[in-house]
Amino acid sequence: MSKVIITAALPYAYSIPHLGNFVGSILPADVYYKYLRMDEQDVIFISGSDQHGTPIELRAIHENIEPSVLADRMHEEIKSLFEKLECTFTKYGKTHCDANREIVYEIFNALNKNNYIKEVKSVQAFCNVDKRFITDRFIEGKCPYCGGHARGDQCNDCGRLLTPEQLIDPICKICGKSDITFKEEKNLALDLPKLELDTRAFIVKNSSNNWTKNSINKSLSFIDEGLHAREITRPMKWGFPVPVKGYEDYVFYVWFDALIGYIGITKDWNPSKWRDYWLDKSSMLVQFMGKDNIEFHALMWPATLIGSRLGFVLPRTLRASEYLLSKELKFSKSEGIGLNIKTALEIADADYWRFCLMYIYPETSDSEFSLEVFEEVVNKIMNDKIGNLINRVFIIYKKNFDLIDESIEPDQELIDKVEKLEADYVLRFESIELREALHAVIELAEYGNMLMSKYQPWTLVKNNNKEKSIELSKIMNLEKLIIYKLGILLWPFTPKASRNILSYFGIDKDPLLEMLDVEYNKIRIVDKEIKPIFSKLTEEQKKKFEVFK
Ligand code: B3M
Ligand code: ZN
Repeated sequence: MSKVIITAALPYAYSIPHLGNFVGSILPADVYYKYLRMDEQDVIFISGSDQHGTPIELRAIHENIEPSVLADRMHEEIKSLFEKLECTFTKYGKTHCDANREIVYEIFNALNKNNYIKEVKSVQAFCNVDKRFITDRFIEGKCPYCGGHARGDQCNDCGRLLTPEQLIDPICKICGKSDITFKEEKNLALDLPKLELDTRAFIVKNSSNNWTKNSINKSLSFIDEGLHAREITRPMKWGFPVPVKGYEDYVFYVWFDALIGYIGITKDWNPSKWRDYWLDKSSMLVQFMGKDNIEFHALMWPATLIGSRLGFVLPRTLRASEYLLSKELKFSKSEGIGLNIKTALEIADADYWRFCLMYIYPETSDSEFSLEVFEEVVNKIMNDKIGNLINRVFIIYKKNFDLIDESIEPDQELIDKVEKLEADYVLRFESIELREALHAVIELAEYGNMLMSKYQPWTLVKNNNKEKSIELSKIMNLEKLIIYKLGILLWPFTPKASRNILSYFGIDKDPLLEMLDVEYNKIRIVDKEIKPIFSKLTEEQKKKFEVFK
Protein backbone atom coordinates (compact mmCIF):
# COMPACT_ATOMS: atom_id res chain seq x y z
CA MET A 1 0.00 0.00 0.00
CA SER A 2 1.34 3.44 -0.93
CA LYS A 3 2.17 5.82 1.86
CA VAL A 4 0.17 9.02 2.06
CA ILE A 5 1.41 12.42 3.24
CA ILE A 6 -1.37 14.89 3.96
CA THR A 7 -0.38 18.50 4.50
CA ALA A 8 -2.37 21.57 5.47
CA ALA A 9 -0.98 25.01 4.57
CA LEU A 10 1.04 26.29 7.50
CA PRO A 11 -0.81 29.13 9.25
CA TYR A 12 1.23 32.27 9.87
CA ALA A 13 2.20 32.47 13.50
CA TYR A 14 1.52 36.16 13.85
CA SER A 15 -2.17 35.88 14.65
CA ILE A 16 -4.85 33.39 15.65
CA PRO A 17 -6.34 31.79 12.51
CA HIS A 18 -9.93 32.76 11.80
CA LEU A 19 -12.70 30.38 10.79
CA GLY A 20 -11.96 30.90 7.09
CA ASN A 21 -8.32 29.86 7.59
CA PHE A 22 -9.40 26.83 9.59
CA VAL A 23 -11.92 25.57 7.06
CA GLY A 24 -9.60 26.44 4.18
CA SER A 25 -6.91 23.93 5.00
CA ILE A 26 -6.48 22.42 8.48
CA LEU A 27 -10.03 21.17 8.97
CA PRO A 28 -10.52 19.40 5.61
CA ALA A 29 -7.02 17.95 5.88
CA ASP A 30 -7.82 16.61 9.34
CA VAL A 31 -11.14 15.17 8.16
CA TYR A 32 -9.44 13.43 5.26
CA TYR A 33 -6.65 12.17 7.50
CA LYS A 34 -9.13 10.70 9.96
CA TYR A 35 -10.88 8.94 7.10
CA LEU A 36 -7.65 7.41 5.80
CA ARG A 37 -6.86 6.29 9.34
CA MET A 38 -10.25 4.59 9.50
CA ASP A 39 -9.26 2.91 6.25
CA GLU A 40 -6.03 1.78 7.95
CA GLN A 41 -3.77 3.46 5.42
CA ASP A 42 -0.14 4.31 6.11
CA VAL A 43 -0.73 8.05 6.39
CA ILE A 44 0.87 11.02 8.13
CA PHE A 45 -0.68 14.45 8.62
CA ILE A 46 1.76 17.36 8.70
CA SER A 47 1.18 21.02 9.38
CA GLY A 48 2.56 23.71 11.66
CA SER A 49 3.34 27.34 12.18
CA ASP A 50 4.79 29.50 9.44
CA GLN A 51 7.01 31.51 11.75
CA HIS A 52 9.17 33.70 9.54
CA GLY A 53 8.27 36.80 7.58
CA THR A 54 8.00 40.52 8.08
CA PRO A 55 4.86 40.70 10.27
CA ILE A 56 6.44 38.68 13.08
CA GLU A 57 9.68 40.67 12.85
CA LEU A 58 7.81 43.96 13.04
CA ARG A 59 5.56 42.91 15.87
CA ALA A 60 8.56 41.65 17.82
CA ILE A 61 10.26 45.02 17.37
CA HIS A 62 7.09 46.63 18.60
CA GLU A 63 6.87 44.41 21.68
CA ASN A 64 10.60 44.64 22.22
CA ILE A 65 11.20 40.89 22.25
CA GLU A 66 13.06 38.46 20.03
CA PRO A 67 11.03 37.36 16.97
CA SER A 68 11.69 33.72 17.90
CA VAL A 69 10.16 34.23 21.35
CA LEU A 70 7.06 35.79 19.86
CA ALA A 71 6.82 33.17 17.13
CA ASP A 72 7.14 30.30 19.61
CA ARG A 73 4.61 31.80 21.99
CA MET A 74 2.08 32.17 19.17
CA HIS A 75 2.91 28.69 17.93
CA GLU A 76 2.10 27.11 21.29
CA GLU A 77 -1.17 28.97 21.56
CA ILE A 78 -2.35 28.15 18.03
CA LYS A 79 -1.29 24.53 18.38
CA SER A 80 -3.32 24.08 21.54
CA LEU A 81 -6.36 25.63 19.87
CA PHE A 82 -6.15 23.15 17.01
CA GLU A 83 -5.87 20.36 19.55
CA LYS A 84 -9.03 21.62 21.25
CA LEU A 85 -10.64 21.49 17.83
CA GLU A 86 -9.83 17.77 17.85
CA CYS A 87 -7.26 17.99 15.06
CA THR A 88 -4.94 15.05 15.27
CA PHE A 89 -1.75 15.90 13.45
CA THR A 90 1.07 13.49 13.14
CA LYS A 91 3.10 16.62 13.79
CA TYR A 92 2.09 20.24 14.15
CA GLY A 93 5.57 21.66 13.99
CA LYS A 94 7.12 25.02 13.17
CA THR A 95 9.25 26.33 10.37
CA HIS A 96 11.87 27.84 12.67
CA CYS A 97 13.40 24.57 13.83
CA ASP A 98 16.75 22.85 13.25
CA ALA A 99 15.30 20.04 11.16
CA ASN A 100 13.79 22.53 8.75
CA ARG A 101 16.93 24.64 8.69
CA GLU A 102 18.92 21.56 7.61
CA ILE A 103 16.54 20.68 4.79
CA VAL A 104 16.32 24.28 3.62
CA TYR A 105 20.12 24.43 3.29
CA GLU A 106 20.27 21.03 1.66
CA ILE A 107 17.72 22.03 -0.97
CA PHE A 108 19.16 25.49 -1.49
CA ASN A 109 22.68 24.13 -1.95
CA ALA A 110 21.42 21.54 -4.40
CA LEU A 111 19.53 24.15 -6.41
CA ASN A 112 22.62 26.31 -6.42
CA LYS A 113 24.84 23.45 -7.55
CA ASN A 114 22.39 22.61 -10.32
CA ASN A 115 22.46 26.21 -11.52
CA TYR A 116 18.92 27.11 -10.71
CA ILE A 117 19.82 30.01 -8.45
CA LYS A 118 20.75 33.32 -9.90
CA GLU A 119 21.30 36.82 -8.69
CA VAL A 120 18.68 39.32 -9.72
CA LYS A 121 18.57 43.03 -9.25
CA SER A 122 15.25 44.48 -8.48
CA VAL A 123 13.85 47.69 -7.33
CA GLN A 124 12.53 47.48 -3.77
CA ALA A 125 10.41 49.86 -1.78
CA PHE A 126 12.28 51.80 0.88
CA CYS A 127 10.25 53.75 3.42
CA ASN A 128 11.94 57.06 4.15
CA VAL A 129 9.94 57.42 7.35
CA ASP A 130 10.79 54.03 8.84
CA LYS A 131 14.23 53.95 7.22
CA ARG A 132 13.93 50.35 6.09
CA PHE A 133 13.04 48.27 3.09
CA ILE A 134 9.39 47.45 3.25
CA THR A 135 8.67 44.20 1.59
CA ASP A 136 5.73 42.20 0.46
CA ARG A 137 2.88 42.40 2.84
CA PHE A 138 3.90 45.74 4.28
CA ILE A 139 3.28 47.67 1.21
CA GLU A 140 -0.16 48.05 -0.28
CA GLY A 141 -1.65 49.55 -3.37
CA LYS A 142 -3.69 48.84 -6.44
CA CYS A 143 -3.17 45.70 -8.51
CA PRO A 144 -1.81 46.45 -12.00
CA TYR A 145 -3.81 43.56 -13.48
CA CYS A 146 -7.29 43.92 -12.02
CA GLY A 147 -7.21 47.22 -10.15
CA GLY A 148 -8.07 45.38 -6.93
CA HIS A 149 -6.59 45.83 -3.48
CA ALA A 150 -3.12 44.30 -3.44
CA ARG A 151 -0.20 43.74 -1.10
CA GLY A 152 3.38 43.86 -2.24
CA ASP A 153 3.52 40.13 -2.89
CA GLN A 154 0.02 39.31 -4.06
CA CYS A 155 -3.29 40.75 -5.14
CA ASN A 156 -6.10 40.02 -2.69
CA ASP A 157 -8.64 40.01 -5.48
CA CYS A 158 -7.19 38.16 -8.46
CA GLY A 159 -4.57 36.22 -6.49
CA ARG A 160 -1.69 37.02 -8.83
CA LEU A 161 1.78 37.16 -7.36
CA LEU A 162 3.29 40.63 -7.60
CA THR A 163 6.40 42.55 -6.80
CA PRO A 164 6.09 45.78 -4.80
CA GLU A 165 7.13 48.08 -7.65
CA GLN A 166 4.25 46.80 -9.76
CA LEU A 167 1.76 48.32 -7.30
CA ILE A 168 -0.09 51.44 -8.27
CA ASP A 169 -0.19 54.16 -5.55
CA PRO A 170 1.88 52.25 -2.97
CA ILE A 171 1.52 53.00 0.75
CA CYS A 172 3.74 51.83 3.64
CA LYS A 173 1.65 49.87 6.08
CA ILE A 174 4.00 50.40 8.98
CA CYS A 175 3.65 54.17 9.11
CA GLY A 176 0.72 54.64 6.75
CA LYS A 177 2.64 57.20 4.70
CA SER A 178 3.50 57.14 1.05
CA ASP A 179 7.02 58.51 1.44
CA ILE A 180 8.47 55.60 -0.48
CA THR A 181 11.53 55.48 -2.68
CA PHE A 182 12.30 52.51 -4.88
CA LYS A 183 15.96 51.54 -4.65
CA GLU A 184 17.86 48.85 -6.41
CA GLU A 185 18.44 45.73 -4.33
CA LYS A 186 20.09 42.48 -5.20
CA ASN A 187 18.49 39.16 -4.31
CA LEU A 188 18.89 35.50 -5.05
CA ALA A 189 16.13 34.01 -7.15
CA LEU A 190 14.93 30.63 -8.26
CA ASP A 191 15.37 30.47 -12.02
CA LEU A 192 11.85 29.33 -12.81
CA PRO A 193 12.08 29.80 -16.60
CA LYS A 194 14.74 27.07 -16.63
CA LEU A 195 12.31 24.78 -14.83
CA GLU A 196 9.25 25.74 -16.81
CA LEU A 197 9.04 22.61 -18.98
CA ASP A 198 9.40 20.28 -16.02
CA THR A 199 6.88 22.24 -14.00
CA ARG A 200 4.36 22.20 -16.82
CA ALA A 201 4.87 18.47 -17.29
CA PHE A 202 4.32 18.01 -13.58
CA ILE A 203 1.01 19.89 -13.70
CA VAL A 204 -0.22 18.08 -16.80
CA LYS A 205 0.69 14.69 -15.36
CA ASN A 206 -0.70 15.15 -11.87
CA SER A 207 -3.70 17.39 -12.24
CA SER A 208 -5.96 14.47 -13.11
CA ASN A 209 -5.49 13.12 -9.57
CA ASN A 210 -8.48 14.78 -7.93
CA TRP A 211 -7.14 18.33 -8.07
CA THR A 212 -9.77 20.94 -7.34
CA LYS A 213 -10.85 22.82 -10.48
CA ASN A 214 -9.43 26.08 -9.22
CA SER A 215 -5.96 24.54 -8.79
CA ILE A 216 -5.95 23.12 -12.31
CA ASN A 217 -7.23 26.32 -13.91
CA LYS A 218 -5.05 28.69 -11.96
CA SER A 219 -1.84 26.75 -12.36
CA LEU A 220 -2.30 26.31 -16.09
CA SER A 221 -3.11 29.96 -16.59
CA PHE A 222 -0.11 31.04 -14.52
CA ILE A 223 2.16 28.82 -16.56
CA ASP A 224 0.67 30.03 -19.82
CA GLU A 225 1.53 33.58 -18.85
CA GLY A 226 5.17 32.46 -18.68
CA LEU A 227 7.31 32.01 -15.60
CA HIS A 228 9.88 34.48 -14.37
CA ALA A 229 12.59 34.12 -11.75
CA ARG A 230 11.21 34.34 -8.19
CA GLU A 231 13.23 35.90 -5.41
CA ILE A 232 13.93 33.59 -2.52
CA THR A 233 15.87 35.97 -0.26
CA ARG A 234 15.04 39.15 1.65
CA PRO A 235 17.26 41.82 3.20
CA MET A 236 16.05 41.37 6.79
CA LYS A 237 17.09 39.65 10.00
CA TRP A 238 14.35 37.25 11.03
CA GLY A 239 14.64 33.96 9.19
CA PHE A 240 17.32 31.50 8.09
CA PRO A 241 20.50 33.31 7.02
CA VAL A 242 21.48 32.89 3.38
CA PRO A 243 24.77 30.95 3.18
CA VAL A 244 26.27 32.89 0.29
CA LYS A 245 29.06 35.42 0.29
CA GLY A 246 27.73 38.91 -0.13
CA TYR A 247 24.39 37.91 1.41
CA GLU A 248 25.34 38.16 5.06
CA ASP A 249 22.49 40.55 5.77
CA TYR A 250 19.87 38.41 4.08
CA VAL A 251 17.52 35.63 5.11
CA PHE A 252 15.46 33.26 3.00
CA TYR A 253 12.08 34.54 1.88
CA VAL A 254 9.32 33.23 4.12
CA TRP A 255 7.62 31.16 1.40
CA PHE A 256 10.84 29.39 0.48
CA ASP A 257 11.31 27.84 3.91
CA ALA A 258 7.58 27.51 4.59
CA LEU A 259 7.02 25.14 1.69
CA ILE A 260 10.16 23.19 2.54
CA GLY A 261 8.73 23.24 6.06
CA TYR A 262 6.43 20.38 5.11
CA ILE A 263 9.53 18.21 4.84
CA GLY A 264 11.39 19.89 7.71
CA ILE A 265 8.48 19.41 10.10
CA THR A 266 8.24 15.74 9.14
CA LYS A 267 11.94 15.39 9.87
CA ASP A 268 11.41 17.12 13.19
CA TRP A 269 8.66 14.56 13.94
CA ASN A 270 10.90 11.61 13.26
CA PRO A 271 14.56 12.02 12.27
CA SER A 272 14.68 8.72 10.40
CA LYS A 273 11.14 7.82 9.36
CA TRP A 274 10.61 11.07 7.44
CA ARG A 275 12.65 9.65 4.58
CA ASP A 276 10.30 6.68 4.18
CA TYR A 277 7.57 9.14 3.25
CA TRP A 278 9.32 11.93 1.40
CA LEU A 279 11.85 9.91 -0.55
CA ASP A 280 9.63 7.04 -1.62
CA LYS A 281 8.51 7.64 -5.21
CA SER A 282 5.21 5.89 -4.60
CA SER A 283 4.19 8.14 -1.69
CA MET A 284 1.10 10.17 -2.38
CA LEU A 285 1.37 13.80 -1.31
CA VAL A 286 -2.05 15.39 -0.86
CA GLN A 287 -2.00 19.10 -0.03
CA PHE A 288 -4.81 21.26 1.34
CA MET A 289 -4.71 25.05 1.10
CA GLY A 290 -6.75 28.16 0.43
CA LYS A 291 -7.03 29.27 -3.18
CA ASP A 292 -4.62 32.18 -2.65
CA ASN A 293 -1.87 29.61 -2.04
CA ILE A 294 -2.24 27.79 -5.35
CA GLU A 295 0.56 29.49 -7.24
CA PHE A 296 3.13 28.71 -4.58
CA HIS A 297 2.09 25.07 -4.35
CA ALA A 298 1.62 24.45 -8.05
CA LEU A 299 4.69 26.25 -9.39
CA MET A 300 7.32 27.39 -6.93
CA TRP A 301 7.14 24.31 -4.71
CA PRO A 302 7.33 21.58 -7.38
CA ALA A 303 9.95 23.62 -9.23
CA THR A 304 12.02 23.79 -6.03
CA LEU A 305 11.75 20.05 -5.54
CA ILE A 306 12.42 19.18 -9.18
CA GLY A 307 15.38 21.54 -9.40
CA SER A 308 16.99 20.10 -6.26
CA ARG A 309 17.09 16.64 -7.89
CA LEU A 310 17.15 15.19 -4.40
CA GLY A 311 14.30 12.80 -5.13
CA PHE A 312 11.59 14.29 -2.94
CA VAL A 313 8.04 13.33 -3.88
CA LEU A 314 6.04 15.91 -5.77
CA PRO A 315 2.48 16.83 -4.85
CA ARG A 316 0.06 14.33 -6.28
CA THR A 317 -3.11 16.19 -5.36
CA LEU A 318 -3.76 19.86 -4.69
CA ARG A 319 -7.00 20.66 -2.89
CA ALA A 320 -7.53 24.40 -2.81
CA SER A 321 -10.63 25.73 -1.11
CA GLU A 322 -12.57 28.80 -2.10
CA TYR A 323 -13.30 31.45 0.51
CA LEU A 324 -15.56 31.36 3.52
CA LEU A 325 -17.14 34.78 3.67
CA SER A 326 -19.30 36.56 6.17
CA LYS A 327 -21.24 39.71 5.52
CA GLU A 328 -22.60 39.69 9.03
CA LEU A 329 -19.68 38.74 11.25
CA LYS A 330 -16.11 39.95 11.50
CA PHE A 331 -13.39 37.41 10.84
CA SER A 332 -10.41 39.44 11.85
CA LYS A 333 -6.82 38.34 11.62
CA SER A 334 -5.68 40.73 14.30
CA GLU A 335 -5.40 39.17 17.68
CA GLY A 336 -8.26 39.31 20.11
CA ILE A 337 -10.97 40.58 17.84
CA GLY A 338 -13.15 38.77 15.38
CA LEU A 339 -14.49 35.28 15.15
CA ASN A 340 -11.30 33.28 15.17
CA ILE A 341 -10.71 29.73 16.37
CA LYS A 342 -10.15 30.96 19.92
CA THR A 343 -13.30 33.03 20.25
CA ALA A 344 -15.27 30.36 18.38
CA LEU A 345 -14.30 27.76 20.98
CA GLU A 346 -15.57 30.08 23.70
CA ILE A 347 -19.01 29.84 22.09
CA ALA A 348 -19.33 26.18 21.15
CA ASP A 349 -17.46 22.93 21.34
CA ALA A 350 -15.22 21.52 18.60
CA ASP A 351 -17.82 19.17 17.12
CA TYR A 352 -20.27 21.98 16.38
CA TRP A 353 -17.66 24.01 14.52
CA ARG A 354 -16.27 21.04 12.66
CA PHE A 355 -19.66 19.85 11.53
CA CYS A 356 -21.04 23.25 10.58
CA LEU A 357 -17.89 24.35 8.76
CA MET A 358 -17.68 21.12 6.80
CA TYR A 359 -21.37 21.41 5.98
CA ILE A 360 -20.70 24.76 4.30
CA TYR A 361 -17.10 23.94 3.33
CA PRO A 362 -16.27 26.17 0.33
CA GLU A 363 -15.04 23.20 -1.64
CA THR A 364 -16.21 24.32 -5.07
CA SER A 365 -17.38 27.92 -4.60
CA ASP A 366 -17.24 30.64 -1.96
CA SER A 367 -19.72 30.15 0.85
CA GLU A 368 -21.31 32.33 3.46
CA PHE A 369 -21.13 31.95 7.22
CA SER A 370 -23.60 33.64 9.54
CA LEU A 371 -25.20 33.08 12.92
CA GLU A 372 -28.34 32.03 11.08
CA VAL A 373 -26.46 29.35 9.16
CA PHE A 374 -24.76 28.12 12.32
CA GLU A 375 -28.04 27.95 14.21
CA GLU A 376 -29.79 26.17 11.38
CA VAL A 377 -27.08 23.53 11.07
CA VAL A 378 -26.71 22.97 14.81
CA ASN A 379 -30.42 22.91 15.64
CA LYS A 380 -32.01 21.35 12.60
CA ILE A 381 -29.35 18.97 11.40
CA MET A 382 -27.05 18.05 14.27
CA ASN A 383 -29.65 18.16 17.01
CA ASP A 384 -32.92 17.26 15.28
CA LYS A 385 -31.87 14.96 12.50
CA ILE A 386 -28.93 13.17 14.04
CA GLY A 387 -28.96 13.65 17.81
CA ASN A 388 -32.68 13.08 18.28
CA LEU A 389 -32.75 10.00 16.10
CA ILE A 390 -29.97 8.40 18.11
CA ASN A 391 -31.67 9.32 21.34
CA ARG A 392 -35.03 7.97 20.35
CA VAL A 393 -33.57 4.70 19.19
CA PHE A 394 -31.65 4.21 22.42
CA ILE A 395 -34.69 5.04 24.51
CA ILE A 396 -37.11 2.75 22.66
CA TYR A 397 -34.52 0.01 22.77
CA LYS A 398 -33.91 0.37 26.45
CA LYS A 399 -37.58 0.58 27.40
CA ASN A 400 -38.65 -2.39 25.31
CA PHE A 401 -35.64 -4.54 25.59
CA ASP A 402 -37.73 -7.60 26.50
CA LEU A 403 -39.95 -7.21 23.45
CA ILE A 404 -37.15 -6.87 20.91
CA ASP A 405 -35.69 -10.05 19.52
CA GLU A 406 -32.21 -9.15 18.35
CA SER A 407 -31.97 -12.15 16.08
CA ILE A 408 -34.80 -11.05 13.77
CA GLU A 409 -33.45 -9.83 10.49
CA PRO A 410 -34.57 -6.45 9.09
CA ASP A 411 -35.89 -6.40 5.50
CA GLN A 412 -33.03 -6.86 3.08
CA GLU A 413 -34.08 -4.01 0.81
CA LEU A 414 -33.95 -1.62 3.74
CA ILE A 415 -30.49 -2.86 4.65
CA ASP A 416 -29.48 -2.43 1.00
CA LYS A 417 -30.36 1.25 1.13
CA VAL A 418 -28.20 1.71 4.24
CA GLU A 419 -25.33 0.00 2.47
CA LYS A 420 -25.80 2.17 -0.57
CA LEU A 421 -25.45 5.35 1.48
CA GLU A 422 -22.42 3.92 3.18
CA ALA A 423 -20.86 3.12 -0.23
CA ASP A 424 -21.62 6.65 -1.34
CA TYR A 425 -19.72 8.00 1.66
CA VAL A 426 -16.69 5.87 0.81
CA LEU A 427 -16.77 6.94 -2.86
CA ARG A 428 -16.96 10.60 -1.89
CA PHE A 429 -13.95 10.24 0.36
CA GLU A 430 -12.06 8.43 -2.36
CA SER A 431 -12.54 11.37 -4.67
CA ILE A 432 -11.86 13.75 -1.73
CA GLU A 433 -15.29 15.38 -1.95
CA LEU A 434 -15.52 15.96 1.75
CA ARG A 435 -18.65 18.04 1.94
CA GLU A 436 -20.48 15.40 -0.07
CA ALA A 437 -19.21 12.70 2.26
CA LEU A 438 -20.79 14.57 5.17
CA HIS A 439 -24.01 14.86 3.19
CA ALA A 440 -24.05 11.09 2.79
CA VAL A 441 -23.93 10.77 6.60
CA ILE A 442 -26.80 13.21 6.94
CA GLU A 443 -28.78 11.25 4.36
CA LEU A 444 -28.31 8.13 6.40
CA ALA A 445 -29.74 9.91 9.44
CA GLU A 446 -32.62 11.19 7.30
CA TYR A 447 -33.29 7.65 6.20
CA GLY A 448 -33.37 6.52 9.82
CA ASN A 449 -35.87 9.29 10.60
CA MET A 450 -38.01 8.42 7.62
CA LEU A 451 -38.23 4.80 8.76
CA MET A 452 -39.18 5.92 12.26
CA SER A 453 -42.12 7.93 10.93
CA LYS A 454 -43.14 5.17 8.57
CA TYR A 455 -43.05 2.24 10.99
CA GLN A 456 -43.73 4.16 14.20
CA PRO A 457 -42.09 1.59 16.46
CA TRP A 458 -43.56 3.22 19.57
CA THR A 459 -47.03 2.11 18.44
CA LEU A 460 -45.84 -1.46 18.01
CA VAL A 461 -44.95 -1.89 21.64
CA LYS A 462 -48.43 -1.38 22.98
CA ASN A 463 -50.14 -4.74 22.63
CA ASN A 464 -47.86 -7.52 23.26
CA ASN A 465 -48.77 -9.65 20.25
CA LYS A 466 -46.32 -11.72 18.32
CA GLU A 467 -46.73 -10.16 14.91
CA LYS A 468 -46.20 -6.71 16.25
CA SER A 469 -43.17 -7.72 18.16
CA ILE A 470 -41.63 -9.16 15.00
CA GLU A 471 -42.29 -5.86 13.26
CA LEU A 472 -40.85 -4.00 16.22
CA SER A 473 -37.73 -6.17 16.25
CA LYS A 474 -37.20 -5.75 12.52
CA ILE A 475 -37.37 -2.01 12.56
CA MET A 476 -35.45 -1.54 15.79
CA ASN A 477 -32.67 -3.87 14.71
CA LEU A 478 -32.35 -1.79 11.57
CA GLU A 479 -32.38 1.49 13.47
CA LYS A 480 -29.76 0.12 15.81
CA LEU A 481 -27.62 -0.76 12.80
CA ILE A 482 -28.10 2.74 11.38
CA ILE A 483 -27.03 4.59 14.51
CA TYR A 484 -24.12 2.26 15.03
CA LYS A 485 -22.97 3.13 11.52
CA LEU A 486 -23.58 6.82 12.13
CA GLY A 487 -21.25 6.53 15.09
CA ILE A 488 -18.50 5.28 12.78
CA LEU A 489 -19.14 7.52 9.79
CA LEU A 490 -19.28 10.68 11.87
CA TRP A 491 -15.80 10.16 13.24
CA PRO A 492 -13.86 12.32 10.73
CA PHE A 493 -16.32 15.16 11.24
CA THR A 494 -17.39 15.04 14.89
CA PRO A 495 -14.93 12.82 16.74
CA LYS A 496 -16.34 13.55 20.19
CA ALA A 497 -19.90 12.65 19.23
CA SER A 498 -18.63 9.61 17.42
CA ARG A 499 -16.79 8.36 20.51
CA ASN A 500 -19.85 9.08 22.56
CA ILE A 501 -22.22 7.16 20.25
CA LEU A 502 -19.85 4.22 20.01
CA SER A 503 -19.50 4.06 23.77
CA TYR A 504 -23.17 2.96 23.89
CA PHE A 505 -22.07 -0.03 21.84
CA GLY A 506 -19.26 -0.78 24.23
CA ILE A 507 -16.60 0.45 21.82
CA ASP A 508 -13.86 2.63 23.22
CA LYS A 509 -11.31 2.80 20.41
CA ASP A 510 -11.06 4.87 17.23
CA PRO A 511 -13.41 3.34 14.67
CA LEU A 512 -12.24 1.53 11.53
CA LEU A 513 -14.15 1.18 8.27
CA GLU A 514 -14.04 -2.58 8.59
CA MET A 515 -16.31 -2.23 11.62
CA LEU A 516 -19.08 -1.30 9.18
CA ASP A 517 -19.19 -4.90 8.01
CA VAL A 518 -21.10 -6.25 10.92
CA GLU A 519 -24.16 -8.44 11.27
CA TYR A 520 -27.17 -6.57 12.65
CA ASN A 521 -27.47 -9.14 15.45
CA LYS A 522 -23.86 -8.79 16.58
CA ILE A 523 -24.30 -5.19 17.69
CA ARG A 524 -25.11 -4.81 21.37
CA ILE A 525 -26.24 -1.72 23.20
CA VAL A 526 -24.66 -1.54 26.64
CA ASP A 527 -26.47 -0.35 29.72
CA LYS A 528 -25.53 3.27 30.08
CA GLU A 529 -27.39 6.43 31.01
CA ILE A 530 -28.85 7.97 27.85
CA LYS A 531 -27.83 11.57 27.32
CA PRO A 532 -28.29 13.81 24.27
CA ILE A 533 -25.51 13.57 21.68
CA PHE A 534 -25.93 17.17 20.48
CA SER A 535 -27.89 20.08 21.84
CA LYS A 536 -29.46 23.17 20.35
CA LEU A 537 -27.82 26.58 20.56
CA THR A 538 -28.83 28.40 23.70
CA GLU A 539 -29.78 32.08 23.86
CA GLU A 540 -26.61 32.63 25.84
CA GLN A 541 -24.50 31.14 23.06
CA LYS A 542 -26.28 33.21 20.46
CA LYS A 543 -25.65 36.39 22.42
CA LYS A 544 -21.93 35.76 22.23
CA PHE A 545 -22.04 36.36 18.48
CA GLU A 546 -23.18 39.94 19.01
CA VAL A 547 -19.68 41.29 19.59
CA PHE A 548 -18.59 40.11 16.16
CA LYS A 549 -21.30 41.96 14.29
N1 B3M B 1 1.47 30.90 5.71
C1 B3M B 1 -0.05 31.62 3.89
C2 B3M B 1 -1.33 31.39 4.56
O1 B3M B 1 -1.39 31.08 5.75
C3 B3M B 1 1.11 30.77 4.32
C4 B3M B 1 0.96 29.34 3.91
C5 B3M B 1 2.26 28.64 3.87
S1 B3M B 1 2.08 27.02 3.29
C6 B3M B 1 3.64 26.48 3.07
O2 B3M B 1 -2.32 31.59 3.89
ZN1 ZN C 1 6.67 53.52 6.43
